[in-house]
Amino acid sequence: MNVTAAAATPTDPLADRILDALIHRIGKDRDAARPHDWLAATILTIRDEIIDRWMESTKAAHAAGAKRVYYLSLEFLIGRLLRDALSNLGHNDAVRDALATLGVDLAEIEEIEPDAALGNGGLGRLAACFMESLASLELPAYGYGIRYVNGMFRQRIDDGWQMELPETWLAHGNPWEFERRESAYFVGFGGEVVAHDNGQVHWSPVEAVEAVAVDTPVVGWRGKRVNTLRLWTAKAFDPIKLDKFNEGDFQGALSGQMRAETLTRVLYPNDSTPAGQELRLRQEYFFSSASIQDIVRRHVQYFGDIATLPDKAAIQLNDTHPAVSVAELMRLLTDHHDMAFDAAWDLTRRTFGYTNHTLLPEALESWPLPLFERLLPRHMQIVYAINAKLLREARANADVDDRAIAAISLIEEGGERRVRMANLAFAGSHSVNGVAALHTALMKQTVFADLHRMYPDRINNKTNGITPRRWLQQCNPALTALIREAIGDGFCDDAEKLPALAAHADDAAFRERFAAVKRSNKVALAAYIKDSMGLRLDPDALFDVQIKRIHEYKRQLLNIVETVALYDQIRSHPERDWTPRVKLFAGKAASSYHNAKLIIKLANDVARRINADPSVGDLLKIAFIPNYNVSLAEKIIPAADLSEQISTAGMEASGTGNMKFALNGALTIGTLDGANIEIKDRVGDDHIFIFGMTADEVAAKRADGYRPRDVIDASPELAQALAAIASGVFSPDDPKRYEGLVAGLYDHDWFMVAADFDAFAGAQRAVDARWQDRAVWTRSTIHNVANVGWFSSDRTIRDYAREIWGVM
Ligand code: 26V
Repeated sequence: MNVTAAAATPTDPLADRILDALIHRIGKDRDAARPHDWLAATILTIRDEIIDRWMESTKAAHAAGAKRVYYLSLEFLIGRLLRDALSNLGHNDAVRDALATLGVDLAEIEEIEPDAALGNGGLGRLAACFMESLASLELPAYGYGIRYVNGMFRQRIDDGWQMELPETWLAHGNPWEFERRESAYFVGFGGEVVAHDNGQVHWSPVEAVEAVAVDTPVVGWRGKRVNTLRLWTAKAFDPIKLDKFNEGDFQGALSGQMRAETLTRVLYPNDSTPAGQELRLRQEYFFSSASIQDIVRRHVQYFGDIATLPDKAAIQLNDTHPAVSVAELMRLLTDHHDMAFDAAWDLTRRTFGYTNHTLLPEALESWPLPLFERLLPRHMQIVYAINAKLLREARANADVDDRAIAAISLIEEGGERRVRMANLAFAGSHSVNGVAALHTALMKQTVFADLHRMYPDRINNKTNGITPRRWLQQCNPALTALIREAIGDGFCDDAEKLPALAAHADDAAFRERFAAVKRSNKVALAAYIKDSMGLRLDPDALFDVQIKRIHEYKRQLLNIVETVALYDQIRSHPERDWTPRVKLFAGKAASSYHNAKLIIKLANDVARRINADPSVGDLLKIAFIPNYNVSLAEKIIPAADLSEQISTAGMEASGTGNMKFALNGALTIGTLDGANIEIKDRVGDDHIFIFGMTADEVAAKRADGYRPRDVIDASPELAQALAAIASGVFSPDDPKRYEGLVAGLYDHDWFMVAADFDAFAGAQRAVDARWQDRAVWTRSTIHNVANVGWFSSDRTIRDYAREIWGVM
């Protein structure tokens, strides 16, 4: 960007303000300013208006004595904030024009804003969408989490292998955040508990850190309300030990500070292997304690009486990561507010709600009892007391046998004893919800079956949603403009007005324009891929996209194996009328997840070989796009024709990428899993490609003794593709590289890649056929956009607000 070449002296008052911010708040003049300085100056300028609305929002909630929603989450995957803020305030055009008078391109500075990547995947992004919807619906709410110095790692692909690099989103400072030194809390660990004769209990921790609040404003649609995302940072009480310093022990002098800061240094990549680490439990307790103390302090300050907490505060636990909050609130109520145990328990249960996000047994958090007890001795006592009460209640029920008691208990017995965080969250909440209809049904049948029998009214469903502001209006302005032209702009305030679009699906001229928007988004994505990877793509090919965390249950491997089979077919039958396809992959693998990293390498190896093969030419191209994050998703999704949602049925709790693609006019190829089922119900069977086993069929097959070898032997296409991969066709430098991966499919194939292969390949050929008639295809894409407004996170939040939080 050539900033100095800017000609005219600005006359635009907004431009004057940006320039003033640049000079007086960044300390640079126009000639010296670098793109980052312009970004900061722009943010600081529009931030002023946000702050005014923020204060108004806080005052209004206070004056109304409103009940507040508290969303506790170890992850918030918010991505960039500038475009979001400008768009929600309606200042996009004004700021673009103002910057232009200064010779600065808004799009260019938006592009250098770092992503706040404080999350792993779906769970973290859901928290971010919820925060935006809460503000848009004008509900007073706080998000509570951790201000990680290093968020999700940056992924580099070196010779096809994933490399993890530290992510440094705070390197240039963060103009969106405000440190609140006055909102700081003592968080203790370890030590001992003394019970006094008068019944009072005193916990003396051996170690303590200070939790300091750092606030980020969350701007709702049309700027109606601004809520707070409060992230905690850990500081040592005594940042430097002067005695040590004076003795010349500089490291020792700073060790307390280092130890404290370690607590909020990095995000755990917690979605591949259960984090057994002590640091993770410390993080969970640290942010839970600070948040609960803050909530209780605010309540007492505003309302005086702690007994009214459930009337004025609804606390939602985003998975079990903040579940220790249940014990923390109990501790504050009993030890600090002198409340009797039973009264405290009643109040606690009326305050908390818990959302479950996965059924995978290995993903359910539990902590070794000795670790829990050493770190949190008082909480251990409270957990025992809750458990005694819970099991007494269970025993009172005639048909609860020993097996059921063992399943309900907060303590897992047999082998190493562990504290079960999901049971604690369940017991401590009045509401326990799943995130899609199938997932909720499976919760009742599997992990929570016994707790569900005991509390049959507690489990409920809240199907996930996505914010249409970020996932349509901001990421796809061209489509937004076209929809506005067709049906007016009511859908911008209420995504459930989108069905009016369906009336235009049979209008050929409209379809042409719809297809043209998609094509221009594909041209833009192709340009990005050309620039970043040097690969040229044909924007007229079908863009077939699978972007998400790399996990075996999400079955990127199924997609890659089918790609290899297709490659074989194209080479064997060059005379057929093949549909030109671009297969796009992106996603990160947890650094310790061997198979996931090998799957990334396989995608890259397959891409290298096929992309270089002149016999397929533009009929098949493959790209693994590095460093998947929110901002990359915003580029890819508007350009997708086909959305791959192919998890083993019963394993993907909901998915939310599936909703984003459909809203941007991609057709889904997917299994009957998670929210795919509800998407199918809404868009209609004719406008989606469903294949494969159902969750019940998967369970039955596993129970019957599944024999993948027989399935592979019966499918020549699959057998050939696997043979090619295993024999090193795609890895001549290391022919045995994929032997183990393929052997795993023959041997157990837990995720049923083989069992679903033929059905998947068949569905892909149906996709090809549909693509041949572009009018029919585009008609289907319009029906998708028109019918997925229900998956707006505004609808989801309304459901939570009415049915769980009691705030609407
Ligand atoms: C965690 C673990 C930990 C150990 C081993 C395997 C494993 C697999 C997955 C996870 C993720 C758990 C939490 C999570 O991110 N769930 C996602 O939540 C989204 C929002 O509700 C939902 O759309 C996704 O389907 C769900 O996977």
